[in-house]
Amino acid sequence: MIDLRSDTVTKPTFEMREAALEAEVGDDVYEEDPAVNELEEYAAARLGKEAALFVPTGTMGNQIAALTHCRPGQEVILEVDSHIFYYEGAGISALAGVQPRTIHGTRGVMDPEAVRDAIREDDIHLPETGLICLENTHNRAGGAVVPLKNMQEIYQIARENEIPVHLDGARLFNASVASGVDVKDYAAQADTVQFCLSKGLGAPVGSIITGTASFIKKARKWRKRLGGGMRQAGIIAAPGLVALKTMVGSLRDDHDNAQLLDSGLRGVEGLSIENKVETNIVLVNTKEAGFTAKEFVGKLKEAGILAISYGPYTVRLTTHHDVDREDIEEVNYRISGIVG
Ligand code: TLP
Repeated sequence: MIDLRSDTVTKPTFEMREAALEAEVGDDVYEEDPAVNELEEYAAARLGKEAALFVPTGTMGNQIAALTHCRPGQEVILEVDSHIFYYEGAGISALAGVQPRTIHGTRGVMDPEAVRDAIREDDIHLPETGLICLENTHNRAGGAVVPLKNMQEIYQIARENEIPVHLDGARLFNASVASGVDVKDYAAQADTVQFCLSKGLGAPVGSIITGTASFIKKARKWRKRLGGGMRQAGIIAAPGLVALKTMVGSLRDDHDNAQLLDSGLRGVEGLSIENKVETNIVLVNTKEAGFTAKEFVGKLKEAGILAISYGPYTVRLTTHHDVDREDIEEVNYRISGIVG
């Protein structure tokens, strides 16, 4: 099976497994796990923030950010196809007690003026705007890179209105590798950033939240309340540190492989590519080929390829460290067989 369902499916490298074996550990609830502390310090410095917190998943990282920034009854501005709105089980409403205010972006990019217009006035009838969320790269927009300038403009508006900004940077390193913009420059356009170690960077588990030291102190308490205070977590933090230190460069290969998929599949009659492929995600439209997305995913499975359905006629293929150029050539070949 060639598994292109997600970049979450990567298995830890040998070096990561070795790091887990050799990790010096302690009880992280007492902040005494040397491997976790090292990862948090390194991650904060890498993003140019004061402090960081290691959390089990990107979802928990985003939820902790909403819980820490907001009070119940507030409103959160975010893009209609953002992961936080679309894929987190309405967590921000169920847990943080906030109401989402969605904005339709273009390829995941929100118009700064639409954000400005969505910020609530001071009026007894209205909720307060408690947070603005950004996502880079934007998953459902096909791994689209949100331009730094757009983030700067939104952050400026947020500051004028004293509203914090949280960046869901699950794939921020993909954005950085594709655009050449340093992750620190992206991170400077948000008060807090969540990024995943367990996607393209290949770690088995884990995400990081970064922000000011006082924010991370409060976030640490939310993590504990949610049951995310882990004990000898160095066992999973150590592979995360290896991922962060050694795997960023290989994202370039994932992007090149996505380009190869893009050009291969464009040659298959009946299929079209919905997104401008900038990073590691390819969205294939199956309508003209006479398949629904679910049917096509079934056909792919029969041909030994795993993918996921992303809409009635949209199938997502994601490249990652555990597939190479030959695998992608094989995928292009097998797909031409399905449709042709
Ligand atoms: N995304 C997963 C699925 O949930 C769709 C994937 O396979 O792409 N933010 C963004 C932008 C994400 O894409 C994801 C995961 C998360 C947050 C959540 O991360 P985890 O899976 O660690 O909770």
